[in-house]
Order: sequence, then C-alpha cells, then structure tokens
Amino acid sequence: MYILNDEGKDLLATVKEFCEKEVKEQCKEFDATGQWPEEINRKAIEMGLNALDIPEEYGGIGLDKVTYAALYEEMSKADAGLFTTMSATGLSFKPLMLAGTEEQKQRGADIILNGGLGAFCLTEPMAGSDASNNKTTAVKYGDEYVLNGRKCFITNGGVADFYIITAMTDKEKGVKGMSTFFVEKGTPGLSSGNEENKMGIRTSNTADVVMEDVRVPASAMIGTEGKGFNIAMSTLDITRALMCIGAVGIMQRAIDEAVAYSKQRVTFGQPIGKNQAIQFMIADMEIKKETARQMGLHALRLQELGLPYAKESAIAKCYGGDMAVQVALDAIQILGGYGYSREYPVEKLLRDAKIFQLYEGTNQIQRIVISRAVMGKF
Ligand code: COS
Repeated sequence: MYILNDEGKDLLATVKEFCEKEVKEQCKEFDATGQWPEEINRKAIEMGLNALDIPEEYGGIGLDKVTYAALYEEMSKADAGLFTTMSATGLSFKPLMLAGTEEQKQRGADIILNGGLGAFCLTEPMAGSDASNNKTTAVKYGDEYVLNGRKCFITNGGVADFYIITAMTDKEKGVKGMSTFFVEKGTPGLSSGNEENKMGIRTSNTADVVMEDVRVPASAMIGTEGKGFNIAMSTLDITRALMCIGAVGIMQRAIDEAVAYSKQRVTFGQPIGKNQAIQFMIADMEIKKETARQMGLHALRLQELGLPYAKESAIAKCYGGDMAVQVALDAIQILGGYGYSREYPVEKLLRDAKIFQLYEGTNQIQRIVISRAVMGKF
C-alpha cells in the first residue's frame, strides 16, 4: 500500500481506471502479435504518463516519489510493456537532467510534454554489461560531430522522438573516450533497424538504432567530451529503483490473479485457497512483493532527499527482478494447467517478469555494483 496525499490518490484512481478499462484486456492481443499498441500508448501519453519524470520547473507536474512509484506500479500491473515504454522515456530524460544545459533540459521536457517518447541508446552488440565497449563513433569536424554506428535492444528505438546516444569521441581513451549526444527524430542518417521479437514485454518496441553519418551540432553533446560513461552509469543508478517498482507491479498482478483463482477453484469439495499449502504460497508471494516495494520506495526516497542511493537502487532492482520471476512462477503453480495456458494471464507475467533480471543492467551486474559498494573495488 502506498501512503498518498489527496492529489496522489486522485491521480492513482484515474490511472487505475485507465489501466483497468483500456490496457489490461486490450494488451493481450498485442502481446500475442507483438505489435506496438499505438492507440493505447496515444491515450497513455494524452494522460501524461510519458511525462511523470519531468520536474515542475520544466513544465511537468513534479510528482513526489511515492505517487510517482504508485502510478508506475499501476501501469506495470496492467501491462509491463506499457510501463517499459513510459519509463524508458523517463530514463532518456535523466542524462539531460544530470548533465545537460538549461536549453537541453527544456527541449527534452518540451518534446515529452508535447507527446514524445525517448530512447536511451547505450547498448550495442558487443556492449551490454560491458557498456564501455561502445563501437559507435562521433568524429568532430569544425563545430559538428558525425555519428556512425549501430545500437541494439533499444526500448522505443523505432518509435522515439528523441535519442540519447553514447559514442566514442576518442577510442584510445577507452571508458574516458565516450560522450553522450542528444539527437532528435528526423535527423538525416538516423534510422531504426531490426525490431526484436521478444519473449516478454511484447507490447513495448525494442529495435536497433542506426547512425549513418548523422551530423549534429557540437551543442548536441550532453556534458563534456569523455563524460559519456559516467553520465550513463549515473543515469542507471537512478532509474534502477523504478525498475524494482515495475517488477512489483507484476508481483501484485500475480498475487491478485492467484488469490481470485484459489477462492473459486474447487478441488476435493472445497476452494483450493482453503488449503494451507496455497495460503502459505500466497503469504510468501506477498512477503516478496511487499519487501521489494519497500526497497524500491526506500531507494526513491533517498533520491528525493539527496542522499546516496546507487547501492540501494541496485539492491531494489536485483531483488525486485528476482522476486518477480519467482512470484510469477508461483502464480502459475497455483493456477496449475490453466496457469500454463495462454488463455489465462499469468504465463504472460512470467515472460514479462524475466526482463527485470536483464534490462538496465543484468542482476549479475547489480551484484557487482552492490559488492563494490560494500567491499570497494579491488
Ligand atoms: N556513476 C558514475 N560514474 C561511474 C559509475 C557510476 N555508477 N560507475 C563507474 N563510473 C565511472 C568510474 O568512476 C570511472 O571513472 P573515473 O576513473 O573517472 O573515476 C569509470 O566510470 C570506469 O569505472 P569502472 O572502472 O568501475 O568501470 P568498469 O568497467 O569496471 O565497470 C560496471 C563498471 C560493470 C559497473 C558497469 O560497466 C556497468 O554497470 N555495466 C552495466 C551497464 C548496464 O547497465 N547496461 C545495460 C544498459 S540497458 S539501458
């Protein structure tokens, strides 16, 4: 349960109604086909769900972190693909907030507030966990940079209105030779390639982003030359806390579905929920969900208070992702054969949950971040 003020409660009620009436059932078809649900996303954008990360000073509604988490959890509960589309836009806005000029921040906010989506383009075929191994280059000619390369597994890659792109400005310098650029849709040479046919979050768009002689002014750089890796890592330190909340949405849905089923499914003359075996499974699922939610909220509150949060964000993301997979598996177990059937919603939850152990840094990477925070790097 979230402790919200009156304004937060009203917002949550509105988002809940939208998710219940216009997302939950409708997404099934798009999950089956893998098609991006344009109409659902359009409505979500009209409600401002792409803009939850924009502070008031740049025109956003400036949500407190608890309301922010409650709204995102609601989206994920209905469809983790919708959560992914919207949260990836927030993720893409973060590098601007961290290191952008006032002009860049306002431009990014304006694109989002006018209904746009963002794509954070760090990952490449040889640079996933090893994120500093980018091959995309940005070569300076006068007061322009020319970008060439290919990004992969980019959320919103085929549907975004702005792209945050990391590229090597000096290959010799390795991790200190990476820089970040703010590139808008329609820039000549920028295109999207192969769209992934994914196991889960099939209602989100994941595509290659291709740069062929993309010319941008030097003012498109975010921060200074060589700071790209730091900006990307600092961005992920922030956003991983929210990934935990996305995983919690899946757990909440799994519990809701398992509880409803166990109250109406009768075996041996009584609902299966009367069996302690089922009750204990539900209790364990609830313990995992509630613990993850509190950890995610804790990391978000630290951010709000300006206290260190990188370790806590990594713990939240890691725990949330691992627990979402387990809780979704338990829901399938409670529904038995029906849980395994595509007629029922819980098998989708397992497919969707798996991504939370992978994106924004695998849970192995989270353990590196956590152990380094505890033990230091040696
Ligand atoms: N915030 C800011 N700067 C950071 C940072 C962070 N969280 N982590 C590392 N850096 C900086 C370091 O400070 C160092 O710069 P300086 O030498 O100037 O201090 C530089 O980056 C290199 O750091 P380090 O040597 O620790 O990097 P490593 O290659 O050893 O590994 C890990 C860092 C593995 C933690 C990193 O590569 C990582 O998180 N990878 C996963 C990336 C990821 O999440 N990919 C998925 C993207 S999906 S959107």
